[in-house]
Amino acid sequence: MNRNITDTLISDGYLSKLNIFDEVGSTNALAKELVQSSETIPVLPQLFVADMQTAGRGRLGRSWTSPAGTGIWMSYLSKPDISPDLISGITILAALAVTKALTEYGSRHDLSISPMIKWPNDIVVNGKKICGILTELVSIPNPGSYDNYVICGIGINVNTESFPEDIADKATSLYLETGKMWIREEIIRDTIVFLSEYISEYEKQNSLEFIREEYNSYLISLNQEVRLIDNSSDFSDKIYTSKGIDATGALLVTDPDGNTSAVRSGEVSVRGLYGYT
Ligand code: BT5
Repeated sequence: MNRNITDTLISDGYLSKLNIFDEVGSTNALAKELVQSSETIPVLPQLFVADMQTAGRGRLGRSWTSPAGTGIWMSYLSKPDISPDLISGITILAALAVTKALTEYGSRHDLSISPMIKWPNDIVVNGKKICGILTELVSIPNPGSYDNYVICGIGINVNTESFPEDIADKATSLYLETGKMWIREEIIRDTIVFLSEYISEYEKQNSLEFIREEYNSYLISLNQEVRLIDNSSDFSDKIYTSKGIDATGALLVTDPDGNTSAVRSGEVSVRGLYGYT
């Protein structure tokens, strides 16, 4: 990786430390190990970036394909000044940060790309997944309380030319969508600038109201019919209409009788009625 671009994240004050590796198991796991093994609070925020992951993780024990040289596999470690129940909002902020970084890169380089957010943690282009986000909380007991660290893991398929069979029909890359190789360092920089600015504002406001409208403008299935998959009960087997997120990051849906419910991230996932998204 070319550090000229990414090092500006340090000189511009967005990061305290940038750790770049050729090969790791998982950048989220590395960040977690750092927090758990440090006797004092590490310098923050830190970014862990790997050229390749051998044990990239998705949610719920799923795996994340992270081949060498073609993607962005990174974890942003911070200790935001927010209560633990607001932490799922970091995924919402990261999804918007990636979407904006990709959209702006596209305009800057004259590439046509329209990334959309699939709530809560995917970015999708032309119906296929280009980015996944895994936000994890690590709570370390300290006298009388806890230090809550947040690890925001972001995987973006950048210059991938082909995918393994198991995900070939649902994954895509920036290269496959535009026919051009993208500069990973520029995407890393822009994403982290957006993300850190959003987190600072979130710490001040304790609400996602400041990005709500913009986020919803990128949301897949807004005002369209969706089905809520999985879990318990209350939500299954009905067709809902997606109304976008509220100021907590929950997805608002209305049922055919016009009743509105707020779906919290992690409880259910949303599928459009036709196809993957
Ligand atoms: C995610 O999980 O989408 C979160 C992915 C987070 C990856 C980053 S990379 C840096 C950091 N370090 C880590 O170890 N992880 C984070 P989920 O919503 O559970 O989606 C996982 C599913 O996406 C898998 O079961 C596959 O179906 C699919 N998948 C796996 N690899 C993919 C890829 N490269 N591109 C698109 N889809 C993929």
